[in-house]
Amino acid sequence: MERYHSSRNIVYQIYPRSFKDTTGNGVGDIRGIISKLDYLADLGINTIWLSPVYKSPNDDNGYDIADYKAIQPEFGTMEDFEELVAEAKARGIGILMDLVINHTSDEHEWFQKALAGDPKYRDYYIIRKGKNGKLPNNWGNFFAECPWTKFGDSEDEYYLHLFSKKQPDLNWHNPAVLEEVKDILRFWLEKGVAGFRCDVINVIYKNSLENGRPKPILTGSEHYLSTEGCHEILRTLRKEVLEPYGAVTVGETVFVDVPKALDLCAPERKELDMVFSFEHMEVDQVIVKWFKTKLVPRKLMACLTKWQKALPWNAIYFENHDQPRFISRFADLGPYRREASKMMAGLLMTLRGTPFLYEGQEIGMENGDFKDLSEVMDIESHNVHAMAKSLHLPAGIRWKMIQRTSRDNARTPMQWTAGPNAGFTDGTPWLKVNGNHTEVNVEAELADPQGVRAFWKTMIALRKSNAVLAEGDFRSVYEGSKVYAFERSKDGKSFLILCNLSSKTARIPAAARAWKTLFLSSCDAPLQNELSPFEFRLLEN
Ligand code: TEU
Repeated sequence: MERYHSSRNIVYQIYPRSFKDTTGNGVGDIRGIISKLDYLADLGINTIWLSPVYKSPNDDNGYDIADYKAIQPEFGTMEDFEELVAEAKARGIGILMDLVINHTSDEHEWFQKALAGDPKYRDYYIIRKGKNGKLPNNWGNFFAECPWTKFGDSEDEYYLHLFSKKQPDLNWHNPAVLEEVKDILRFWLEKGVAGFRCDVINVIYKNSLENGRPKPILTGSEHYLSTEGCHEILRTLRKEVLEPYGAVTVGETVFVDVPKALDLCAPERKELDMVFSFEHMEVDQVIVKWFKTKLVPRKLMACLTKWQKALPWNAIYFENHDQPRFISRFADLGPYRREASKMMAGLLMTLRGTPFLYEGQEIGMENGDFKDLSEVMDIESHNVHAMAKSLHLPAGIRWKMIQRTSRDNARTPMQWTAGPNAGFTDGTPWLKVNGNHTEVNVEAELADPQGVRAFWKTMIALRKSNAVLAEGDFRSVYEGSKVYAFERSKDGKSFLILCNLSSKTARIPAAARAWKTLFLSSCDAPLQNELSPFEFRLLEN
């Protein structure tokens, strides 16, 4: 139990489709992950979060589950999965599964039985009559679709789906759904998984299906965000199923502010261990994520500080499979890809909380280099593009939205080598490999002791072995237009962390002078009074 809740945990997220293909079908697979376990162990991580590997028709790349107890055939077999768990364990690595229980696939047996008229399974979903020829309510949808789709051949019945129409929402008012999910959790816990990353977990329980207050996005969300029903379900799952196995949970919790996050993961509430909050991902957005402005470092610092201060412990991350690559968000990145990647490694490993890094982040992968919409596969990108078109947004703006924000930016195949398809596959990759793989790849990084990955490795080792960085208190020291300085302290020992979040040289703030000794810098030749572009520096007192 202690191990997985440990403050020394470092989590590495794998998007299996894009990690490593061993069969030549252009899609990553479980054997590919097994083949890279030594690489991951060497990096120093001790937990893997696997994006969904369950059987799925792939409308949303596995976040539409057709069978919670079966492995997606294109990823391999259950035996492969069991081998992965065992091989990972042998290297001291635990596996977190992705638990997607807001919705199933429409191809799940439950939904198929519901369609066939079985009343038991009909009540697993949210099916309602339209109102006077109109939809059951005015709610919005996360994927820019209509959240209601006609149920089978029915004339006037619809099912609710907050995501794609192939992802019908489960009815969490039905106790049978809870029992099914308990059984699914136990199935995977018995296989030795360490815990779960819980997909959009704070929206699962809908209080009512009343009309919502009209809003620019997600009208209706007041009826399902962080409801008491959801809190109760989380407490039940933890007490009855997760706790006996010592399993860890991290909730993906959309639209959480600090109080909502605390309600979900404050230790005394016994719900989740940590949450992924989104506010720091939104500092460069205007109303919705599709419209972005320049990233203002000071806003990012203020947001990080706010969350660091407010939560006793939390998940910390800058990248995942839904977000553009973080370094690509720096408007002034210029030639500083390596420097910025190292600085982000330093920042992630010195903030308080459990660090989550995403595949490719450790080698400084950038956003996909897509040229037009035909190269983008993600359902959300296509839906949003279509919606923007229906609103008569000019083609140039539409493409900019997708290019900058599409989730496929982070889903491009992992870049292992400078060779064909970056060594990801011998076949045709399911998503275009970034052309920069000739320069940005694991092979090159492994040969470079001053490289991005080497710096990640150093920072991961330090974070795991150092009690001040792992457990110390956080205090913001300085938030400037370029430089972020904060202190981590424990038992009279203290570190000052300095991050230059810009491509300009920056003066070291006066407040930093109390820390006299240079412990480490991401820069070969650190200057006396200044930080180099995107430099990360650690000082001791
Ligand atoms: O994401 C939920 C979510 O709200 C967003 O981050 C999502 O990526 C989308 O951009 C909303 O605009 C989770 C998963 O991480 C995502 O991959 C799934 O598509 C989604 O749930 C549905 O299961």
